[in-house]
Amino acid sequence: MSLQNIAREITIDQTRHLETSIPGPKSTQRHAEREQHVTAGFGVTLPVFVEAADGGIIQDIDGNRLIDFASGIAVTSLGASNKRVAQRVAAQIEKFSHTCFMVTEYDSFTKVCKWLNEHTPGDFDKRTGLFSTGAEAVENAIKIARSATGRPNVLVFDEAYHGRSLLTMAMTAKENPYQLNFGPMPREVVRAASANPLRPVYGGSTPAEITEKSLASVRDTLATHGADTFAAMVIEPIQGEGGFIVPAPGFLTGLREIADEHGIVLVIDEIQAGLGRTGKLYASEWEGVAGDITLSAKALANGVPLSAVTGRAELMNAVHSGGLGGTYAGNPVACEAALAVFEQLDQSVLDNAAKIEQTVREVLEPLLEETNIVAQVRGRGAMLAIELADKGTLEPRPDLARSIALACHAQGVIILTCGTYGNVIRLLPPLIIGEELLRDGLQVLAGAIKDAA
Ligand code: PLZ
Repeated sequence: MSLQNIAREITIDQTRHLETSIPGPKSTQRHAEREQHVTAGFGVTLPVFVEAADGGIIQDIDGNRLIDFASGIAVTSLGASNKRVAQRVAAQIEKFSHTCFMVTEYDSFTKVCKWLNEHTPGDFDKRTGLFSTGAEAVENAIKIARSATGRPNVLVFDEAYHGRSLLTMAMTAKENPYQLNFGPMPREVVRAASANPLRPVYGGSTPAEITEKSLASVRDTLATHGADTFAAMVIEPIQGEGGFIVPAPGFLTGLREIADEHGIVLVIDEIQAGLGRTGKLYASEWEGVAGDITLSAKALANGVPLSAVTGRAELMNAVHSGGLGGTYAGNPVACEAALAVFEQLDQSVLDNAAKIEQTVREVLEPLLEETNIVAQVRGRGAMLAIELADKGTLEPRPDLARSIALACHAQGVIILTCGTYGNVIRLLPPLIIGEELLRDGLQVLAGAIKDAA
C-alpha cells in the first residue's frame, strides 16, 4: 500500500494558503531578475518561485501554498519530494554521480531496462535503451526504426506533440510556438488524420464511423507517399499537448493493423500518459494495443531526467554497436530514482488515479449542462481536460481558457492549458494527491468556469 506510506511521509501542509497576492512581491522581484539573465525564449505559466513542494502542494518563496494540478507537466506523480526517491538519489550521489554507461557500466541501468521490458505492453522479447529527455527517446526510436527497416519516412498525426528538438518539433503538429521561425523542417515527416471524437477532420457521426473514416485517410496518406517508404508511425495513446484527446475507440487497433500490413514500426509515445497517469501502467493498455516500440519519460524517474525506448528485441538490436548513446544517457542517479518509482508504483497508486477521475468528473461534468461554454470533459485517470467552446457552434474559446486559468492562479491553483486552439484546460495532479485538496482545487476551477460563463 504505497499510497498510504507516501502520504504519511509528506511534511508540507496539504492545504491551500494565500499569504500574498499571486505572484507575491518576492516572486515578482525574482522574476524581474530572471529577465536580466535568462533567454526570453522560455515562457512561464505562472511566475511564482518555488521554495518546496510535495504531495499536491507547491510552496512559494512568499509563503503561499498553491495546489499543484500540473505535476511539472505529468512528472512528479509520486510527489515532488518523494522520500524514497530522495534517499536512493542521495545514496547514489555519495557513491558516484556519473561514469557514462558507454565508458564503464553499473547495474541500475540494467535493472531499469529489465523492469521496462517486463512492464511495457507486448508479450514478446524486448530490449531497452535509456536516455535523458522525452524528445531524445522519440529521436532514438526513429533512428532504431530506420536502422531496422532501411526506410526514411515517419508518419505522425494531427494534434501530435513529440518534442522541441529539430526532428521532434517537425513531428509536433502545432506550429506556434514549436516550429515558428525554426525551419526548415525535415521532409520525411508526414502527417495524417487523428480520430478526434469532438472535431473529426474527416467526418463521421458515431465513434465507429470517425475511426473508420480516419483510418481510411491514414491509408490514403500512406499510399500517396508509398506505404513501403515508412519506417515508423508514432502516436500518443492520449494526445497530451494537443488537447488530451482520447482517440475514438478502435483507432489505435486500426493503426496496429495498418502497421503490420506494411511492415511499419508502431511507436507508442507514452511519455505523458504512461507510468500510471491514466490509472493503468501504460495508457495503450486501455485499447489492448502494444507498440513495437514504447516510449517512457517524465514520471519514469519522478523528476530526475530519464527517458526510455523499449521495443522488440530484433528492432532494438538492429542498430550497430555504438550507434546509440549519450553522455548522460541512463545516468546512475536517474536510474536510482526510477528504481524508487518502481518500488512505489503499485495498485494503490493506480487506484488513486481512477479515484481522481471519479472526483473530477463528479465536480466538472455538471458544467456541461449548467454552462454553455464547456464542450467536453475528457481523459482518463489523472489525465483529464475540459474543452471550452461555444455550445452549438463549437467555436473554440481560448480567451476563456486563459481567463479561467488566470482566475485559478490568483486563487492559488496551478492549472495548465493546452490544445491546438489553446482552449483546453488540463488537470495533471500528482497521482498521490489527497481527496480534500483535490476537491478544494476543483471548487476553485468550477467557480472560475461559472464566472466566465
Ligand atoms: N512526447 C507525448 O508530452 C513533453 C512539453 C513541454 P521532453 N511534453 C511537455 C514543453 O512545452 O516543452 C512530451 C510529451 C510527449 C514527447 C515529449 C517531449 O519530452 O522531455 O520535453 O523532451
